[in-house]
Amino acid sequence: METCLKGSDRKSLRAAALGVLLLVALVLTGCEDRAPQDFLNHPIGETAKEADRLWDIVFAIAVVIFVLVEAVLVFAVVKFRRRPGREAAQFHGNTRLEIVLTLIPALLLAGLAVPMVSTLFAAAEEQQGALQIRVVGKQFWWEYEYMDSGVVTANELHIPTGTPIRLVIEGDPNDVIHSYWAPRLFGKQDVVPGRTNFINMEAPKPGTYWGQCTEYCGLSHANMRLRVVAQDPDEFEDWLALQEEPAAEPTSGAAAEGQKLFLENACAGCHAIQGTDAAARVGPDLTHLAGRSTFAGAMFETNEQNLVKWVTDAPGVKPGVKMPSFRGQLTSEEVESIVAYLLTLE
Ligand code: HEC
Ligand SMILES: [Cu+2]
Repeated sequence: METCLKGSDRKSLRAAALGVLLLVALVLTGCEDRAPQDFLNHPIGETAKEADRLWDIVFAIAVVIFVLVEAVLVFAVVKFRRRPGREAAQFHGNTRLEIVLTLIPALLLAGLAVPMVSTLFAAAEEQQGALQIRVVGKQFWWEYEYMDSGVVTANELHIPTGTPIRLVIEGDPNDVIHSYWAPRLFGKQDVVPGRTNFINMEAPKPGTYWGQCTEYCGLSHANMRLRVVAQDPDEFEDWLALQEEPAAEPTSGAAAEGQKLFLENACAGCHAIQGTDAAARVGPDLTHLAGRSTFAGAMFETNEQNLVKWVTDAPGVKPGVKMPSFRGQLTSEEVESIVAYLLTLE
């Protein structure tokens, strides 16, 4: 009898082992404890906790079913395997068995629908005195408008802790479908052009919660991120008061030159800076850009280097973006002046 493996067998064995190792590594990434978007790990918003609880219930039931079905399958495979001189029983259908196997899943699903539907209704309930913020999804960034004060900002949503928040999710009629989701705080809500949806939520403690567009919306869908910054109510009021102020006037020569270039070039045709003539809303409001820790759909940290790259050639660093490249139109000195100005907009 041949006992040693042939060369080709050894090769495929090694390939299989490598495949298993890769799979194990992939599965282990699910154990990462500090994943900022993982609602299964540390949900803190009420609806996120409910979703997590429902997931636990469904997962437990699924595990029991999986184990039972696999046990019966393995038993049948072993017990009724082909053996010489034995033939399988020949029959057609088993009505009683089919009814039982249809009833069990139907009852399970009907049972699960009870907590699911009641969670949906609870999540949809509007709370008295909620702070209303309009959220508009655009390729590939988020616009926020604080409905009482009229403050407009982008990408980083500031909210006070311990306060009911009602997000009025509007789809821009000239844009595509997006979906708004900060997993640790609340469940997903689609952003549908021409329609209004709502998210009710509350952040119990301060922190920065990450989020992401979760409806494929074009080339930079994966770069359409967001942050929810929950602050103590006092801090939030200070932040809001600052947002209501017009933009700071440039103090240095370079920033003054940058402001002039901004207003003379196409920038002012797409962006607003309160206190200047720039009042367009095609792109994000830049009045307090430098007060945001990230820009371009929370993709880049706000600093000089990143802004120079962005203003020079936005499509080069964020594919499919709706801001044109200014390469060849602005000299690098001009870009630097514009960025010097942008960095004064705190
Ligand atoms: C045709 C319209 C258009 C023009 C012209 C334009 N932008 Fe933009 N800009 C956008 C859009 C749209 C975004 C959002 C892109 C994204 O994040 O996907 C943006 C984003 C930005 C951002 C990041 C804002 C944030 O908070 O995320 C800055 C800064 C910026 N533009 C500066 C400029 C400057 C400076 C100029 C002129 C040199 C300019 N833009 C010209 C449309 C434009
Ligand atoms: Cu999107």
